[in-house]
Amino acid sequence: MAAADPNAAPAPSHDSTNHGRRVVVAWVLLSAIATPLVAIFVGHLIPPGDASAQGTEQVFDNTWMLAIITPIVCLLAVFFFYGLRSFRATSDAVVDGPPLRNDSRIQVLWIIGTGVIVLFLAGFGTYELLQNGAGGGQGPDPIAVPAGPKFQVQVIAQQWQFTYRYPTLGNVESNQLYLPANRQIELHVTSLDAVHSFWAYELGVKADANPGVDNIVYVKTKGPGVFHVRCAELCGLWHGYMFNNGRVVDSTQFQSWASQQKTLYAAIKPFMDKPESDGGAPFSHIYLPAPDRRAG
Ligand SMILES: [Cu+2]
Repeated sequence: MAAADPNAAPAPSHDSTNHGRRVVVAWVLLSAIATPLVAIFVGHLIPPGDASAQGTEQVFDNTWMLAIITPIVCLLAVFFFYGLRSFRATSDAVVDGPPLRNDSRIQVLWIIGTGVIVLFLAGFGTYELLQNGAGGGQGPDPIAVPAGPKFQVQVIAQQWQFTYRYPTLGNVESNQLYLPANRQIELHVTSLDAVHSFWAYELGVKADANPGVDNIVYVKTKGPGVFHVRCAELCGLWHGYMFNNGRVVDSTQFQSWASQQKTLYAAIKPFMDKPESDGGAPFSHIYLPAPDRRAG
């Protein structure tokens, strides 16, 4: 009897099931069902909501990314559960599975698949950023400036509160942020001392507040509502208390609030108008820290 040929190919497995095809079919079916369901029923639950045009756009972008990632999660789930079911060890013996190396089909598919996803997201993200500024501060020279008239508000952060100045209302300063509904708002975010971050959550706005920098951010408000403002940059001991509510109100309400604020402001205006060297706080586009007076 001849000795077995050591170079002979191993006997073919008696399992002739095409596992790859089964996994792909299950994956395609699951993805086709799950992706639209996730996009329709989960997408709109993603923050920040639709209190502003920027918020709505962010939800749209997040829904797209969720829709793209759903088939990837489906593939992982199918692969995992199929593997658990079909390749479960049948004995206690610790045996390596057959090695999977140099499968050029998988390598090419992987490179093309991940390359297409990454390049699409880069293009999609850039386009969406340029569309509306995405609610982020663009620095002193914005590149994505919305057309039409804008209502300006200066957001001044300091340890540990935000105050707001309204240049079109005679530089009225308030610790309440009131915004007119359905208007294009131009926020000028700056700081008197440390680095803060102005985060108007439901409006989809977040912009760094740096001393000496006029960080411009645009937001198009929608209907009346309440939104939360919070500092999103660790800025010292009472950072956690640096929040309040802002309001988007209709134009009548905004006018009455504005005239009320003007009356209140008239009392402190002489003090504000003094030069800084005399203890005043005159309006400026940027402020530089004066630690001897402002250190918290
Ligand atoms: Cu802060």
